[in-house]
Amino acid sequence: MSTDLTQPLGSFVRSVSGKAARHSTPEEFWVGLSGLVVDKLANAWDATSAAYSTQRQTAYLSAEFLMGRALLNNLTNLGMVDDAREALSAYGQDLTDVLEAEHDAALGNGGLGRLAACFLDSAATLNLPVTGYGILYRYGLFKQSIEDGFQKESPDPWMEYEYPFAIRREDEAELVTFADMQVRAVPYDMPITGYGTHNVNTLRLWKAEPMEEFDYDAFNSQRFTDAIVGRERVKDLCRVLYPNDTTYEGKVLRVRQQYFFTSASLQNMIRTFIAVHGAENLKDFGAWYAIQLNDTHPVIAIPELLRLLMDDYGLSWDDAWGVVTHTFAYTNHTVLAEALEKWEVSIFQRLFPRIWDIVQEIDRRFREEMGQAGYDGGKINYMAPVHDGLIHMAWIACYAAFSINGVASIHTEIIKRETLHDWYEVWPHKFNNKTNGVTPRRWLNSCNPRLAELLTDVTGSDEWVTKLDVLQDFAQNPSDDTLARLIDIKQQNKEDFAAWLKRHQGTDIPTDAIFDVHIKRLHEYKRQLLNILYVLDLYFRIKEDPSLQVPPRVVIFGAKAAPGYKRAKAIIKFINEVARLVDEDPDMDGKLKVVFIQNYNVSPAEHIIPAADISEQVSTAGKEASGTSNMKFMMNGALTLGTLDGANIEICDAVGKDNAYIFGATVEELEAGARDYHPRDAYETVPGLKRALNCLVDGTLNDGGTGDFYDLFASLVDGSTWEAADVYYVLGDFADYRRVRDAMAEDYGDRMQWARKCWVNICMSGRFSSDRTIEDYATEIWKLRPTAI
Ligand code: 26Q
Repeated sequence: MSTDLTQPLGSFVRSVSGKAARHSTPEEFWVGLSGLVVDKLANAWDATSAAYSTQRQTAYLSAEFLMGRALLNNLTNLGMVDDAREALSAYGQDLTDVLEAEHDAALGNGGLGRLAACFLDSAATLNLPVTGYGILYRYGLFKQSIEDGFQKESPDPWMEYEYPFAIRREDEAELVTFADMQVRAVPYDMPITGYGTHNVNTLRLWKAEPMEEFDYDAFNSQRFTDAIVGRERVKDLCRVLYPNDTTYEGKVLRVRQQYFFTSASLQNMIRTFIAVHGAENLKDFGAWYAIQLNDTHPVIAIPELLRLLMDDYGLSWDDAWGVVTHTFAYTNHTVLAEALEKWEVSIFQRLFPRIWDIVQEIDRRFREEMGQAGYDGGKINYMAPVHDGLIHMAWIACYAAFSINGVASIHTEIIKRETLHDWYEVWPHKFNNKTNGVTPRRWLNSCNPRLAELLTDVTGSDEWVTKLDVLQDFAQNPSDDTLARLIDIKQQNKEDFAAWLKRHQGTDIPTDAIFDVHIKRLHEYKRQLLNILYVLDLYFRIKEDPSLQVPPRVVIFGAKAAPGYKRAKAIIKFINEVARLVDEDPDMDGKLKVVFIQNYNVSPAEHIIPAADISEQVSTAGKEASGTSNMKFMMNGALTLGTLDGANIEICDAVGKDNAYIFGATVEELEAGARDYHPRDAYETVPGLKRALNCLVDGTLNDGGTGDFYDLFASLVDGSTWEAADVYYVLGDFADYRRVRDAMAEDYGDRMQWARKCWVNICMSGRFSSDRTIEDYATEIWKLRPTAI
């Protein structure tokens, strides 16, 4: 059923541009069409919110939501894609260009933020009453450009021009009080449409604004500038997303942000609760709300809910604590100790003294309870929420939450055994695993329309879009025709990607090559170094024998480094210098090419992943909690080259070991061999390693006089007085990595056999749909029922 959208689109666009639609730009069409989409979903959105308000529901609290683009997703969910394309063409506009005019909402760093976005998509699709709560950052994750091989950061003012998908809700503003300022929290709601349903869920992002429009007294006195400065200080609160995805930073502004959005969200929930159930029933809050804490970033919500219930609504400590322990669930996303948040006591004392009181009381009761249970003093002190002048957010979460989960099977086992071992011993029943997932709507159906069509043809319907599991019945014995089509689709996707890359950064890549892709945040544990050292080694092997017949390869990197993470930035420079070396050498023509994609983000990922043959998932075993790009690649028929880490293990388990390429030391092996690992021996003896590593220090590659390459070399080979050498076991795993990656390239030559492996990966990816993950959260943790409107 098609609807003619030409007239309404024209009027939305004219109201934006103030021009005849035929004179308006693609950007103006983007705003206009987005406005039209909001118009179309408004009634259903209203109805969904009303229906949820009387149900048990979940609040997903997260400092990050990495949403990416919204327009295509919403057009698809509303069944408006074809109508939109036609209406646009009536004005001489191309849908693709209009879609490309949208800025990514990059309100997140990486995996954790994108996971939150996939979860919202699945919750809406499953008609589950789940609302996301976060911060409306004015600047998302920094924009990255590469200049002379170095990363350069610039601001990303993603909604400065106009953003029709965030609706200001003036009437639902809340007040957040700090010791030194009061802030108005104004919610901006984003509609979350589901696929194949009318339900429209909500992502509520808070913006910080000054209390009064004008502090007239101050403005009219000598303190004019002070008044302006005060207003700006308030707005500073949600000005920028912290671009760190691992190391914890004890920045005061960061904890202010956390308190700001969690306090506003809780007040908002309580307000809705009272309107429906009455203030006298607040003791039952936990029967109506589950609050999922996305890592420790929103954990300050725990003392804040206690404060609100006791100070504003008169509950006793025991009743308020009863509510808290029935409401909060905590998800851990890391095994790296340096990422666990702990705040200096003095910060809490200064910013929110009442929260500090409450945290002390939590601490006192914890110590008392543990003492009564017979635990010894040393252990109690170590586990206590407050010790050594620090407030340990993860320990508060473990104490107060009724559920603690990891994000992949091995990760959950590691946190039980190590990171949170003591807490596991006290409360084993709280611990559970929820392996991550990704939404097949964005990561298959819309980013890879050709493959989507093939799946629909083979299975006879598009049921797979919401029930990805159905594909598993088709995994075995695909027809030759199916495999031939799969090969052809990958080829066309490569050509599309090559054209995209040319448009975006002017780089040419051959398309008759293996596309070997490594995209994720830059971190030592993710071992982009292992990959680039292999590339260097391959370069020398070809140099040694220019007649060497190797399968042509394009090695693709995309990664942002935290701006303060010096070594990560050095690795980016290293990759770019290798790319230059390879580029400038005619012997590499038709054999090897290295490209670094600038400003890697959600939208670039949607172009790269459908074109990939090989998915690099090479973290040091035990370090990557789950990984989620591994799942996106699998869904798009790329084969995993990975370690037994995070969700790689479950992917390998799902597809069978013949359909994944696994290498490297296991967690157990690393634990057993940690003491007598000597990277310098590996440097001396492992074939190819020395030659590749020497490039860092013998003048082959130029670090622009920064000394960064020398530091990289030293960190890998010899270490320093304050740091052991090669803590991420790059050199230790090199030989096995080289063996398996070489074999993989050989195997690629048998195209039908390779395609069969890809097909199994696609068909077995149902376990890694975020629909499965969210169903598990909903039934096992949140106890939610679907509510279709
Ligand atoms: C903390 C304190 C101060 C400043 C920043 C931070 C901070 C911000 C973001 C700490 C961590 C993050 C993000 C972590 C993250 O993305 N973790 C990833 O989560 C994914 C989803 O579960 C997993 O798949 C990845 O394995 C994990 O690395």
